[in-house]
Amino acid sequence: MNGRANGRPPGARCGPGGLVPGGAGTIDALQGQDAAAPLSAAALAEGVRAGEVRALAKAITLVESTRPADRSEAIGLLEALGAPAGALRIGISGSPGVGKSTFIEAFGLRAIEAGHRIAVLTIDPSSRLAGGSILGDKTRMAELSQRPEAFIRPTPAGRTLGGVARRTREAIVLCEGAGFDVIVVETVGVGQSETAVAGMTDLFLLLLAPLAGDELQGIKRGVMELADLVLVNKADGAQADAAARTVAEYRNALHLMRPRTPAWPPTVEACSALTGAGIAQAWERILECRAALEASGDRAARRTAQAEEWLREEVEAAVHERLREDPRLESLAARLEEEVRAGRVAPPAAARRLLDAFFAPSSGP
Ligand SMILES: Nc1nc2c(ncn2[C@@H]2O[C@H](COP(=O)(O)OP(=O)(O)OP(=O)(O)O)[C@@H](O)[C@H]2O)c(=O)[nH]1
Ligand SMILES: [Mg+2]
Repeated sequence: MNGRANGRPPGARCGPGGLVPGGAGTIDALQGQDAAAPLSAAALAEGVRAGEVRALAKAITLVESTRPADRSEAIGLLEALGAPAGALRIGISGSPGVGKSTFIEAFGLRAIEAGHRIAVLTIDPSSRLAGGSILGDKTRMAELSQRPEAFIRPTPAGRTLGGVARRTREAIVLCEGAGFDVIVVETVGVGQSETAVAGMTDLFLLLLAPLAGDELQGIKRGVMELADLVLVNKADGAQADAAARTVAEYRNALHLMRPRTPAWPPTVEACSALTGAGIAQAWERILECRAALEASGDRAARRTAQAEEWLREEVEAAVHERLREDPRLESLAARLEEEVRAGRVAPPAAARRLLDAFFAPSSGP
């Protein structure tokens, strides 16, 4: 179940021009990369396909770059890699400190034991730079990060959540191209990041902590409705009983909710990422869930819907980018904004004028 050998020739559409990964020298430095070494997109695609971690790291840095020239190279690279290999994509979310990193360490080692290669992409919406969290996660996933079958990479959060989702989707495709057949996308449970992550994975796992009292945690209903699997972590020591109670309560609560799909009513179980109890079972449950979603057609339907959404978001983001890049449009936008603020032009009329200028065939002075 290793998708490494895609057997596709290097993409003909990649430009031969030198390519310098943009922007994220800190990550390269942390991972011992030579950030300055230029590499053609075709060579990069070749390296990714061969499963070379350095090439993969550079490729992800390239897709994360905001430089317009890098964007063209990134698109060439993604095209060269072709259709994704069909890895199992798992979204994992949970409140800060619930044990996501510890869980992924235990879970990832279990997946490797079962013969898989696992890539972990972590999104931290609270930080714009990856520098802080990568060190934290490398120590928390100490054993996993040493394994050649594992690849761990933080996705620096962009200015907008859309930006995060956009680059993470591409990173997923790159990891699949490099032969990782289990991809975990981790996000801390704040804001809309869970929705974004559920929108780019095959199944969504929610990690909860044992309840102190008998009151359900402040998990938003919308987030519960996204979950295919719920795991109550830290079911060990003094918290074991509370974890068992929490499992029972969430089973009841989920019973009253509409499942994401009738093919797989969400499961609720306890585990301890620290002792390893319940981790093998969680892995089995994930495989069962995937099998059920495949048999029902839900997995294919989710991927189709995700591809459509991805296309829509790309077009919208690209339009915004071009508006910002074109000095003529930028100054027109600034003037129109002023008019709108002053109440002299209605927003829809201003938007129309800007778009008319955007789509005008010739760009005058
Ligand atoms: N008792 C117990 N402690 C755990 C368990 N899992 C994680 N912890 C502890 O909980 C703390 C937070 O764990 P992390 O894995 O860093 O949690 P996280 O959800 O990744 O945290 P953020 O990335 O900061 O949101 C650490 O001190 C862990 O050792 C568990 O199963 N049992
Ligand atoms: Mg963490």
